[in-house]
Amino acid sequence: MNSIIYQNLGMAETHKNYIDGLWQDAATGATFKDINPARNADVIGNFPESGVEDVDDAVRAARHAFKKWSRRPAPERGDILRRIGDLLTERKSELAFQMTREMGKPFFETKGDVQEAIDTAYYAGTETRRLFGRTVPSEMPNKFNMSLRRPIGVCGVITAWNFPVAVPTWKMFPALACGNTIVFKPSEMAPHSGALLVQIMADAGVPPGVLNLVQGSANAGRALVEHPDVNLVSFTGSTVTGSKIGETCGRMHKRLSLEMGGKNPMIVLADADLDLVIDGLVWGAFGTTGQRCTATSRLIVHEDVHDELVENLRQRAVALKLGYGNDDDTEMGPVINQAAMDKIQSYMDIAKDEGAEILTGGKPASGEGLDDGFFFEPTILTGVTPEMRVAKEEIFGPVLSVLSISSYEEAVQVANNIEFGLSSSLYTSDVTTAFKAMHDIEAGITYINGPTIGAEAHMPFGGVKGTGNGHREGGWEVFDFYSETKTVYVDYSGQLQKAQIDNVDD
Ligand code: UN1
Repeated sequence: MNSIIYQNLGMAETHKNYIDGLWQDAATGATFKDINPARNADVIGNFPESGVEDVDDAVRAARHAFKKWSRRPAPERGDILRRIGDLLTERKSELAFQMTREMGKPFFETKGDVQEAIDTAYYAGTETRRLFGRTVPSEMPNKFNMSLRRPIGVCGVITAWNFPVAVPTWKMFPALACGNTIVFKPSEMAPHSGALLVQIMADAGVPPGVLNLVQGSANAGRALVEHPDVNLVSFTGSTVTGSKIGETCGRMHKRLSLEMGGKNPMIVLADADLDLVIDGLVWGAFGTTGQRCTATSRLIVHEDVHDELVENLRQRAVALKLGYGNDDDTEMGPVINQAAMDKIQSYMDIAKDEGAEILTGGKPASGEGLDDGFFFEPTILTGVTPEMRVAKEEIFGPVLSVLSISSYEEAVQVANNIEFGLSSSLYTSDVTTAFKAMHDIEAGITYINGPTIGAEAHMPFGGVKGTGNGHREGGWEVFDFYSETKTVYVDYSGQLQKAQIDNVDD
């Protein structure tokens, strides 16, 4: 990593949209500034503040490209996906460095983010040889029934900044594998990572128009969702925005996948291996500075082990090395921006008002290397009860709420007492309890003896309740989302056969 030298020359580069194979400015020429959350003086660049006109150009390009791209043999599309995987592998360190610079998580984490994209590329590439339909017996003689997959059309991809490469690829690679074309709007907090990913995809041979990049904020996102020629929307972000997108897509009959908030519980029972728990907790709660939708944000711990666990955790939390993620020894980076700092700080007041205790943290971190960035101390809230806001609302920062329980049944009840249902975890040495929990916990993902983070690219990913709308990313299920089922009947009997009539005697 140290071999990569970055110098801010004080002249912020101006970046462009990528439409129909050409890098171009927003129609209005407006831009927004992107800064390093750990070193605020480091300006990463200015990016186009796109509007309706830019989105319209991008959608037109994607619609035009769809004709050819959708007709290419799927394994040929797979070849390009595998080449993307190769290029991501080649440029892994370079890309991870820029991602860390832009969104803050440590370099070892952004390398993991890129690796998730690499895994997704090879997985999707291979799936292009396995986009199965079915053949099914007909109820009539000399008739052949089958289902096959068709691409859907133009996909609007809107993503968050915390996994600025992996999450867009969860959406774009299966979309491309199935023969769709894309207009991609990355988060305005991670436009550079988005642009670098698009460049890699273009370099790997994704043809002009098949993938288009439109930078910008809510306006650009709204224009994309509302565009009548966008057939499908895939969104990762806040529940408030997701609900609005859901209303529009419902009204306009668009296919929609939503990945939204989480308030993910880790249940620790009295028979758990506490050393294992501690490692999992530090990683689950403070990895990515708690800014994962899968982050462990509630510790639901048996009263018999509560005090020991919490004290051990406190010691580990205060020892975490905060800093710029591209410095070698950094364990936890900054939060993304001032608004995130303010939001987290406001939850400290809410916690105190509601009677919780701030065991450690609870304020911005200061000291050498921390004063020109958005650093917040790893925070543990104890004495939290299930009805408190800090037990129910997503804070999206390095804040863990600790709730004490006295039985498995109570733990499950507390774990389920939220509007979200993304990830969850249970630490126990009892296999019977573990298998019960797999069914009892209301979440799309349950880890046994592991923290709530760490999803693998080839496994379905998504949540229940307020977290999602029933779809899954990743794994084999995502290919169903990005393709339409066509049912085909071939009658070779040479005569008219009437289903449900000719073949049933009353
Ligand atoms: C997210 O936070 O939006 O399971 C995605 C994990 C990662 C993906 C997180 N592989 O934590």
